[in-house]
Amino acid sequence: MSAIALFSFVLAFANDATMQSSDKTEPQKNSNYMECLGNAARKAIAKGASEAAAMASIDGLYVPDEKIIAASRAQPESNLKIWDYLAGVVDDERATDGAKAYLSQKDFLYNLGIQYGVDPATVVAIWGVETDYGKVMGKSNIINALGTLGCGGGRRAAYFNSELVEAIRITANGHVPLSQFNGSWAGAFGHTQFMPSTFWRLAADGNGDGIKNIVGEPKDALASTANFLKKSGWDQTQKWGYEVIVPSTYNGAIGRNAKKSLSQWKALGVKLADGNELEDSEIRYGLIFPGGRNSPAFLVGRNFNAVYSYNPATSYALAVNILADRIKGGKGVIGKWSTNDPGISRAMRREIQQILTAKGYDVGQPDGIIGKKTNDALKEYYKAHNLTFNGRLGQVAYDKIKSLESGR
Ligand SMILES: [Ca+2]
Repeated sequence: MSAIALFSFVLAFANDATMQSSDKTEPQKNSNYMECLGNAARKAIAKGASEAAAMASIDGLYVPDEKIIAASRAQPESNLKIWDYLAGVVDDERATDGAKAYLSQKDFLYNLGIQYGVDPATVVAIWGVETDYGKVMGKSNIINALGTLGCGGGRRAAYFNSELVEAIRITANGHVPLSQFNGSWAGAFGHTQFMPSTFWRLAADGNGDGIKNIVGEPKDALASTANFLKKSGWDQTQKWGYEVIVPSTYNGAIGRNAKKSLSQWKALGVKLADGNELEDSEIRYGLIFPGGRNSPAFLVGRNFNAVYSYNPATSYALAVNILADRIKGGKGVIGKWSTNDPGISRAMRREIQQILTAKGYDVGQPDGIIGKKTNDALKEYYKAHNLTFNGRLGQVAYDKIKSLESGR
C-alpha cells in the first residue's frame, strides 16, 4: 500500500468511525411514506414480481427525497429559443459523436433497421439527444425518485405511483439490477430514457440474452427505441421531412397535422430550401415554422410525428431528425434563423464556462449546460463590467465576453 493509499484508508476508516457513532440515532422515518412504498411493492408482487427483490428495492427508503421534490418544482427555462436549443443539441460535436456511435454498432444497427423497418440513424439520434450516447443517463435512483413523486404528496401522484409499481417490477424481474437502476429525477431511465410503463409496452431485448437491460446494455436500449418508432407509425419508405421555402403569399393552414401531399405543396409554390423543386408525390406532410414565419420552414410527415410521440415537442422532434440527417452526412439546417443573436454550440458554452471559472466564478463543472450556477455567474460577471446580463448565452454574449477578455 502506498503512502497516499494508506492515508486515504486511514481517512476512510476515520469517517466510518464517525458515521457509526452518529448512526446510533435512528434515521428519520415517515410511516405514511413507507406504507405507500410497501403498497406499491405489494402491487408489483401481485403482478408477478419476486417478493424478496420487490421488498429489497424499497429497503432503506424512509422519507421522500428533498432533492427530487426540488427538481420537480424547478421551473423549466422559459426563454430558450428554437435556435438556441438546436445550436446546443445538434452541434458538430453531437453529429460527430453520433457518426462514431453509429459506426461502432454498424452491423447491429443495420439489422435493427431491417428487423423493425425504421431508420437506424434516427434511433442513434434519439440516443444522442436523450443521453449524449449514454454519457448522461441521470443519477437518481429510480425507485427513490418515483417513490418521492408517487408517495410524497406532490402533483400527479397517482401517475407516478403507478410508474413506481412498474419500476419495482422491472428491477425485481431482473431486467435492470437495482444497483444500475438510475435515471432522471422524473423516472425516465436508460440509454434512451424510457418511463417504466413505456418499458413494459415497448422495451426489447437487443442482444438476445433474454433480459431487457436498457441501462447496462446499449443494444437493448437501441432495440427498444427502434420498436417504439415502429409502433408509433414509422414508415421506412418516407422521409421525415424537408426544409423548404414558402411563398410569402401562402396563408393556408400550418401545423404538423395539417397535411397536404407533396404535389399539392409544389403546386402552391413551395420549394426545397436549396431552391430545387419538390418531388411529385402523394405522401402527405404538414408545414411548420418553428422559429416564426421569417425563419426556416419545414414540411414534416408521419416519421416526424413518430419522433414527436417520443417526446412531444416540435423542437425535440426537429432536433432528432436533423441530427439523424447529420449523422448520415447531411448538412443540417440551410436557412438562417431570424435573429441577431444565434445560438452557440456546447463547445462555445464550455469555453465561456472555463473563462468564468478562471475568473473565480463558480459554474460547477464546465459541461456546456447552462444551469442556475452558470446563469448566476454570468450575471455577476456582467455586473462586474457595469453591464446587465439579459439571461441568454448566445452569440452576442459569447462575442461580448471574448472581447472583454481580450482587453478590447
Ligand atoms: Ca438483453
